[in-house]
Amino acid sequence: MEPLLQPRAGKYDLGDEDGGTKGRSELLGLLDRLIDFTDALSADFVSDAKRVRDLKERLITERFHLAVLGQFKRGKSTLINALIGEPLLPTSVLPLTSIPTFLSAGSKRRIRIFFRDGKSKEFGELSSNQAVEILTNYVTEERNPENKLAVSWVEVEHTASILNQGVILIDTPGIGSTFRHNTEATLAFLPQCDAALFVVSADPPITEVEVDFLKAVYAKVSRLFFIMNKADYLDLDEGNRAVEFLSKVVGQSVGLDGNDHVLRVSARQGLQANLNHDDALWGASGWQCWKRVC
Ligand SMILES: Nc1nc2c(ncn2[C@@H]2O[C@H](COP(=O)(O)OP(=O)(O)OP(=O)(O)O)[C@@H](O)[C@H]2O)c(=O)[nH]1
Ligand SMILES: [Mg+2]
Repeated sequence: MEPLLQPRAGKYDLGDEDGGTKGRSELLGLLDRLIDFTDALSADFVSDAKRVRDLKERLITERFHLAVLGQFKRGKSTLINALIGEPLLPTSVLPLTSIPTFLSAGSKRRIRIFFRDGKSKEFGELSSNQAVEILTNYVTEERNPENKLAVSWVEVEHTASILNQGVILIDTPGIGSTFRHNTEATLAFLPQCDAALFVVSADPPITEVEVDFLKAVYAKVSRLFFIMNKADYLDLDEGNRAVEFLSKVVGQSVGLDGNDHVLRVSARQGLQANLNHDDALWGASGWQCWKRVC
C-alpha cells in the first residue's frame, strides 16, 4: 500500500518539460488574476476571494490537505487523536464535530477560530486541557449548536510528529446525522481536500447513506483510502469478512480496488497504545504501517 501520509513527490508538477516549474508559475499567474477579479467584486464574494487566496498559498507552500471523512460517529475525531497521540479533539457517543478543524505542525499548541464575518480569534501556548476546552466550545454541536457562533473553520497547531511532513490533517463534521448543516459543511469543504481517509465502522457495515456520500467524495477527491474503524468490535474472522464486504462495495460503487485501500484499525486502542507507550497494543490495533507517535 502506498504510504498514506506522504505527499506524492512532484504532486504539483503539471507535466511540463521543466518538471512542472513553468506550469506552476502559469497557475500562480492565473490565480493572481482570479484574486484581482474576485477582489473587484461586491462584498458577497469575500469568501470566494479568500478561497482563491488559500488555494494560492497552498500551491506555494505545498501543503497537503488530508481530510478524515465519514458518517457521524464512525470515529473520525478519535482516529486523529490516535494519530497525534493525544485526546485533543472532542469525541462523543452523540453526533458532535460541527466545524472543519485543520491540524498542522507547530512548536506549541495554538488555536485560531475563523468566523464567517472574516474576523478571527487566537489562543496561544495552550495546555492539552485548555486546548480541549476551547475546541469543545467552538467545534461541537453540544456547545455551539447549529453553529450559533458562526464559525467557518478552526486551525490547530500541534507538536505531533505526524504533522511535520507538511500534512494538514482535517477533522470534518460527520454526514448523515439529524444535523443536516453538518453534512452541508462537509460537502462544501470537499474541494479543499488533496486526499481523504474515508472512515467506516466495522459494525455496522457500510450503509447506503455512506455509499452515496462516497460517490460524492470520489467525484471531488480522487486519492481515497478507507479506514474500517472499531475493529475491536469483531473477532479476526468477522473482521476479515467485514473488510471483504467493504472492498466489494468500494469496488462496485467507485471502482477502486478495496484490497489496496482498506486499513482495519481500532482508533480507540491506537490512542490508548500511544498514551501508554504500548507497542504491542499499537500493532494489535491495526496501526502497524504507521510508527507509534509518542
Ligand atoms: N469500540 C470503539 N469505539 C470507538 C472507536 N473509535 C471511536 N469510538 C467511539 O465512537 C464514538 C464516536 O467517536 P468520534 O471520534 O466522536 O466519532 P466522529 O466520527 O468524530 O463523530 P462525529 O464528530 O459526530 O461525526 C465515541 O464514543 C468513541 O469513543 C474504536 O476504535 N473502537
Ligand atoms: Mg468528530
